[in-house]
Amino acid sequence: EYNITRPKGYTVSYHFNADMEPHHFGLTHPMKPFRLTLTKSLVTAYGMNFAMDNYNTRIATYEELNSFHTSDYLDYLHMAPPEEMPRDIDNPDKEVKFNLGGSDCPLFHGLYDYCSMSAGSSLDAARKICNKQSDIAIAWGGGLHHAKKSEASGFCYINDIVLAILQLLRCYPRVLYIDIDVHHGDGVEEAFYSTDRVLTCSFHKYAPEVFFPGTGGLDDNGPRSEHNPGAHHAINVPLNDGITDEQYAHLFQSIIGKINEKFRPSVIALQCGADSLAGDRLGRFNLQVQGHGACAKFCKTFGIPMIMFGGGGYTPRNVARAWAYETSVAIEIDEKINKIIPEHTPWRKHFVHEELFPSLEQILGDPRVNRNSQKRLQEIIQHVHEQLRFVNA
Ligand code: ZL4
Ligand code: CA
Ligand code: ZN
Repeated sequence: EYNITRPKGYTVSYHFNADMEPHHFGLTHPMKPFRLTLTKSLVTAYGMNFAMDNYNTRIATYEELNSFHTSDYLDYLHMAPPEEMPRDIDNPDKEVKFNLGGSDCPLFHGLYDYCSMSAGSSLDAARKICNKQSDIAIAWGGGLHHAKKSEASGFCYINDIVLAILQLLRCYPRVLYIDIDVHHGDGVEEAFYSTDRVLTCSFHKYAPEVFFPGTGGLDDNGPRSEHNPGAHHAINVPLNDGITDEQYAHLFQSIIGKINEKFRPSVIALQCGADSLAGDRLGRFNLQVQGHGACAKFCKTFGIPMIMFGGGGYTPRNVARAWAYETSVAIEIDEKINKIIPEHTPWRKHFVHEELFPSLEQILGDPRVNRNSQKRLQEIIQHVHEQLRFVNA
């Protein structure tokens, strides 16, 4: 119908594991793994699968997870009884220590498998990029940027992004990590604090007392200890509620454009958290599918290999629209379907959990008041450009 063919001159790969879907954080928990299936079905409905190499991804091994996470954390993650089971009286404080259990990072049935699948997808994507078998690798099941080496945080248990970047560092000199999730990409930033081979840049809502995780201020650029090569290689773009497509595109292009000039990355890792869209259950921004997708589109113009990860995104039908649109950007058919995907309505036949969507009228939620002045945004750009004087490839 849309005559979808493979892009000329480069390869796009799509890494998916259907077994992630049945995992439940709990009925009312905002994180809904079935948004991945929703995305996949929309991608397939448009025939985009014919333009890509499609991989059913494997489960990451313990050793692979261990390349970033500590054994004591992994062992506990592996054996921790699900929430509804009696607690292990021998390990009363392990759950506190690892931040497991409770409302953000519940211990649900099959948790370890779920985490290994997410990490497996991202690692497969990284390997295809390393092998030069793919130029743009898509892993919507990954993007869990808050996880620390021995701690779960903000719905994230295993940091698949860190694992994937460690893999990329084996074959490429410099990795640029970009994070457009509405939350600060603290786990990835911290993991690469002490190296100048990874530059991290997160755009996020910033309000330390009230918005998670509270880090990522404009002056947070990595520890400036004396001989730390990683100093100045963490860039943060703190924003207020209601930022629009136009403002975001301007910020993104002037900051990422400058980083590309100075840092000269060999590969890009782009976290595409969809909670920065308007109408997100947890988010605060006003981005439309096109504005969110413009980030991937701009990164693509650099002509270097790229991994696109998922991340947050708590209004599932909008998550699917955004990630399907970004898939179309990767294979360069977005011009053809630009209007269609963001407003796609014949959803019901693809919905597995139809009963959860009583109303389909509203596509993106009511706009929020925009609290980002042009003046402040210009100051942020200025500050980041100054910071980048210390960065040289
Ligand atoms: C929920 O409704 O700000 C969890 C979490 C569970 C079900 C019923 C329990 C009700 C919103 C969030 C009690 C919920 C209390 N249920 C949650 C400081 C907090 C302590 C926990 O996109 N309460 C913690 C984490 C953030 C906090 C955001 C983003 C991940 C990512 C990448 C992680 N945590 C206050 C909140 C609900 C829930 C409703 C929730 N949790 C919203 N924001 C948080 O960056 C994937
Ligand atoms: Ca972010
Ligand atoms: Zn988020």
